[in-house]
Amino acid sequence: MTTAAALAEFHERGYTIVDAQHPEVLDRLLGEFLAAAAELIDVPTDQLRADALHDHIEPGDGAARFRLELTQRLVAEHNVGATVFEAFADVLSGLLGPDVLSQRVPNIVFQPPGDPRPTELHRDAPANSPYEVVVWLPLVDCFGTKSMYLLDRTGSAEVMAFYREHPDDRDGFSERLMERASFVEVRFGQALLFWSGLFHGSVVNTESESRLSINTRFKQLFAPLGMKDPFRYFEILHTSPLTRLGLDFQRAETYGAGSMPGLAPPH
Ligand SMILES: O=C(O)CCC(=O)C(=O)O
Ligand SMILES: [Fe+2]
Repeated sequence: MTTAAALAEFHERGYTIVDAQHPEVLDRLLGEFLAAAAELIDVPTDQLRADALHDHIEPGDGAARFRLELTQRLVAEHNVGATVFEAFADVLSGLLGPDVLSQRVPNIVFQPPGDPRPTELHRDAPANSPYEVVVWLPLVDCFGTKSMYLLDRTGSAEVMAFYREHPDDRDGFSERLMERASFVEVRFGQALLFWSGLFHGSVVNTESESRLSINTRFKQLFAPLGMKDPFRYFEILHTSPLTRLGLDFQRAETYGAGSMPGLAPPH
């Protein structure tokens, strides 16, 4: 799919599944994940497969602990957000323009078969800004219950309208939800890019393989915020030359000329 087609599909459905523009970046990322996981569970890296992690980790508390420790380690050692952006740079730049905020601490999801804690149905916005794109990046091939379900733009709007009109009809809501939801098939090497206004969630993984996936968010620097503290939740990833001049100017006006950093190198 061309970048233009992916952008058009994103607008129409609220999501698109795209191949990485730079698959080698994802191979590197998977290598970093496996190296960190191998150290955590004390198994040689070459004996570790991401979709067989359940051979070494108990579902439930064990899986939750592993997820947290893996997140801490990766965030300390790597800029996962920057790497994810790089792998899908053209389509993400098309959605966001040159001034991009990146979620500081990406979420890592580990769902071994039978894990009792899938992700409940939710939308990321309005807690997050409706101007955010979520990159849902599996490090294994995802299909069926090993994956995630989501409702497209129309489906999400329909179930929301039903809920507003019948706030107490849980069965009616679930029925409509199940009619509209589809499990996405996303292979390693691809990502699901979705708009923060879509409903999504997961169920107990009844496949025989583990899911290891990342989800992280990008937002245009000047787009309206959600309820998350922007400075704790995001960091600046890219800025245009014009934005850098504007930011330098504002900093100098606010804090005095001494703080003028001069010509920052382009990045
Ligand atoms: O991966 C999942 O099961 C849930 C992910 C999610 O909620 C998100 O990416 O916003
Ligand atoms: Fe979510």
